[in-house]
Amino acid sequence: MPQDPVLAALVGGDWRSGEALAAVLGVTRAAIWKSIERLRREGYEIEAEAGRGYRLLRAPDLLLPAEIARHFRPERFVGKIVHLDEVDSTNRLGIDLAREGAPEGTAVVAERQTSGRGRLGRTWESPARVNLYLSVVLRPALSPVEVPRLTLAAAVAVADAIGATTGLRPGIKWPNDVLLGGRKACGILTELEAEAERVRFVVVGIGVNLNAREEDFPPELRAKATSLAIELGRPVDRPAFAGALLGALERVYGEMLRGGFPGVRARYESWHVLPGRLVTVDGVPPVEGLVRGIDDEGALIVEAADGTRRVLSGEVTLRGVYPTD
Ligand code: BT5
Repeated sequence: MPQDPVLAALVGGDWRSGEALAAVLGVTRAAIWKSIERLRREGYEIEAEAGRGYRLLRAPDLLLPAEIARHFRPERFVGKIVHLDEVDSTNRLGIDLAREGAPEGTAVVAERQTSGRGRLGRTWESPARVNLYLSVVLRPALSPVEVPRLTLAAAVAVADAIGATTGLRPGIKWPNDVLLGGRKACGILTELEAEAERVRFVVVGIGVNLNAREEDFPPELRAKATSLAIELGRPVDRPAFAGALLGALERVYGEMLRGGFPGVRARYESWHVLPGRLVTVDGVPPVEGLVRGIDDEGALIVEAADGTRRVLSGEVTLRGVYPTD
């Protein structure tokens, strides 16, 4: 997404005269004034003074594309970011955009979701203006059965972004949970449209609890959900995190297209908390045993009483102590 040129010129907080801005950007002073008005409507605080020009005082705490773009230089992705104050589900909108032909890397972010989707019809709690709800359109040359590996790759991107921006040490719980202090900080929902053996598109939906406080979660979630801010004891810069995550996703996705899942497996394993734990994986019948790890196709390897089992999907419950790291 090309950054707003007026905003780009004001970032840094120095005075810029309308005349100089107009000359550098090759537009009229009236056009500069219009841009300033639009930025103000978006919540930027911009001081104007006769003889000095304009000065940026404060950027809003919103996931505005221009703010995210300051932290993300796309290479493979198209870089287009659609921002909404409210939407039913960023995945629903991402799927609609993909059907209309949105190119790879088109991203949807929202401040709030009214029907945030989890897996299997579950809901994703999406309080306003505190977290990140992001969906990205991908068009990988994969067969439908390989798509769940993208969810694992996205979990790696989230863990990488959390590690890089905060220094916290997240854990991944196979397949799609990213945990902090043993509690869920992120969920990933990958949806796809395919014809026969060919994927038409994939929408990777990522919800990350960034600045939610405990009271932002419904009571029944408080013991099992957390946010980066709760863990850090201070709020995080949401657009900076969104930019870091898009960068990490683009990188991990590129690695996966080049080397397949084996290309990201080691990174997944470096964050994975299940190896060595006793688990139950739901299913008919459920699988119980000791987790060995994952394989080159992203399946969970469980040592059960009746032999080694490869689990391709399912809900994992830990038996005994919940991991705290
Ligand atoms: C997930 O489902 O973890 C996938 C969540 C994906 C959400 C993103 S947000 C952007 C995009 N647009 C969407 O509409 N969805 C995606 P699952 O593994 O089924 O986990 C859902 C369960 O997690 C719920 O039943 C709750 O127990 C718990 N949960 C719900 N909201 C949560 C939250 N904000 N933080 C932590 N846990 C939550």
